[in-house]
Amino acid sequence: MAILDILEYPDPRLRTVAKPVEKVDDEIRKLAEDMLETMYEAPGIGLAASQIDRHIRLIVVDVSEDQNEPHVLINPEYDVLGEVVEYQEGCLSVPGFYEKVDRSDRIHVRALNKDGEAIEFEATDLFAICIQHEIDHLDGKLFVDYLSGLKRTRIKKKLEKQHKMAAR
Ligand code: QAP
Ligand code: CO
Repeated sequence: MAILDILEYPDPRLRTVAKPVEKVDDEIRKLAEDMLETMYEAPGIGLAASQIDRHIRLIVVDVSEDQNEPHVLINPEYDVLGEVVEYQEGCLSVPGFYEKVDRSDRIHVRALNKDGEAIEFEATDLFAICIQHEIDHLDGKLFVDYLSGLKRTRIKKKLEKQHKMAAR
């Protein structure tokens, strides 16, 4: 197991569109385990492979209270079922910033699990919101893209400044 480095906004690598996973093998399972460990250590509720500079369609999510319900979703897709709700989101790639974003509160998900089996299920509430947020990462999209240009610029400037300070 290993803790992986997380890319931070505005790193241009976060804009890469991820490619489908062709084969669910031990390498993918090991990567998923390392992503879960990285997410739990943060702590966070979701992480996409894009955030650790691996541009393949793999996400991990655990929105349970005790952080003991890991979900590994490979090549995930969803259809919107519910109504739009506003939720205050954060992101491990945008540390320290939380803003309201509109998402569907109910989705139908199709994916492969860590054994390469096709699964489908309905997700609601925070689970649904988190899956949508993580799939956005696979498409090179971040929650800050839904904010006003002013808010996004303010966040970008503050993080760039922090990155400069950390590199000194
Ligand atoms: C995505 O985000 C998400 O700023 C997952 O300093 C979040 O796990 C989807 C985190 C909320 C829906 C709602 C953020 C940890 C974790 C921070 C996360 C931070 C430390 C974010
Ligand atoms: Co995120």
